[in-house]
Amino acid sequence: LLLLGIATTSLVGCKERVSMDLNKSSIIPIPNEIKADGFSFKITSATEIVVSDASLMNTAKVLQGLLQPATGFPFTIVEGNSASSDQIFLTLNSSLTKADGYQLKITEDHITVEGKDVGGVFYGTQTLRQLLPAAIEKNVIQTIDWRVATGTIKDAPRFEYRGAMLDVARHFFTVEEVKHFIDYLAMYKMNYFHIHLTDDQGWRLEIKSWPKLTEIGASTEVGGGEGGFYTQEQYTDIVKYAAARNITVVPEFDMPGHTNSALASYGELNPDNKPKDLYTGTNVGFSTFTVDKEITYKFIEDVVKEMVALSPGKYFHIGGDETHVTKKKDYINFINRAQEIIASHGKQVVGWADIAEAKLQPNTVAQFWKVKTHSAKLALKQGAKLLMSPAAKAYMDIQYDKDSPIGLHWAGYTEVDDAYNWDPATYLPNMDIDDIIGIEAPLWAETVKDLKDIQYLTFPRLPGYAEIGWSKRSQQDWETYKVRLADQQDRFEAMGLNYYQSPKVPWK
Ligand code: TNX
Repeated sequence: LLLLGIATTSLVGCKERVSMDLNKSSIIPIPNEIKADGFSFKITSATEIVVSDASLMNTAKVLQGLLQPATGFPFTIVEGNSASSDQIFLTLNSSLTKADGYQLKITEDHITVEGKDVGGVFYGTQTLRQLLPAAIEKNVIQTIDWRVATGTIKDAPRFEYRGAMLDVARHFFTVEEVKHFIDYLAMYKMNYFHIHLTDDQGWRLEIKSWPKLTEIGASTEVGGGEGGFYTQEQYTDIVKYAAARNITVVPEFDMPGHTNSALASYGELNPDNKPKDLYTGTNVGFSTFTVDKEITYKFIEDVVKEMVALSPGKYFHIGGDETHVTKKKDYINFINRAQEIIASHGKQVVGWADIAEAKLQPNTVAQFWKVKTHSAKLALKQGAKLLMSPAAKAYMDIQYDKDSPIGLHWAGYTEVDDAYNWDPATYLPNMDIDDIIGIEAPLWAETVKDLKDIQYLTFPRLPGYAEIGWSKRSQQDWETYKVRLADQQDRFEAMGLNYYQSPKVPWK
């Protein structure tokens, strides 16, 4: 016994014991429960990633890709059923209660990430990422001590849907740029990426049965630049990249308005059979499909069929917003028919809440965005659920203040504290938490031209939307959040982000 005791002591003794306090970590979104036990685990060149199940291989690879550049360590991935020294063990535990929930246990010897499902394991690894020094975000080798405080974190999301949208129609963004945006969502545990693929200024997805959509409709963008589009192969690459990060892509084909790029590509979609001119301005609400021509529905059927074939997710977004030149009766008939087409392809419809004027299919989700609450009321009355994106709080293209160099201000200004200080569950009167599926922060791109612009409007508001969607309401508090947000600054710097240095945040 004495010998054993000595052996144990010397074993601990050969590893340097360093105190660290898990309670002092600044994680966003704030986890449900943190229990610190005062010491630390050191990641070294010998640290391996162990997976208990083949379904966790993608998560392991993403973690490896995250940890390799700054550490220079290999993080070899192996299969196994338990953790031994120096390992990061990824495993499933169906007894955890909520989808996407996880438990992260860090001891001086090893780390265990248990997830309810693959998503839960992924989120456990993202918490681990935030527990490491900010230098982990750099892409060249840093020679520092890679230590993580020991303890246990138990965590699960408040809402099923935590998302952000990127408008690739007003300005086109490359596959690489889109992947960066997806990375930002993943880092903060968002699980839906809504991509606004079509609008008046551009058509951004290859449709093989209607090739002029990209030959003509994709050829420009706001301001007259050259535009662009994703081939179906590139789009699939985006979908897979997102899926490896537990993110589902929600494709949007906006109709019957916001359709000038399609109307410019094919004359037969117009009442006079003549193609419209391409449009590179920023007005909204001037275009409409010809709702009483059968070719319109043949077109929609063909496009939806190809889009659905590329989209493993359950949702399909039909837009439906700002149809100022579609007669109300026509609009209602059109939306009813569009919903039938989507349902016939086995997808669940999402639309901007304007669609609640029509008769909503069971399961349809109405995305609330307008300052006025009329459409949301109509949707709830029909038993639909809401996705909350109130423009005055959740639109990332809205300027922070009057001096913001990019962004719009039709919905006012949204400083970082305004973006954080609201609850999607009580934002509208007479609403229940069960009436909503979650929160989405859209980034419209009339003024957004490149990745630097995306970063400026996204950071630092996006982490706040993520916390609103993930953390318990009782744990959301601007005064403590702003300190945690300031702590993310080192990460923003390490990632090379062009972020807005809001005066509301106590940056270092
Ligand atoms: C309104 S929000 C729109 C978009 C614009 C955005 C700019 C919505 C459903 N429609 O077409 O890009 O405002 O903030």
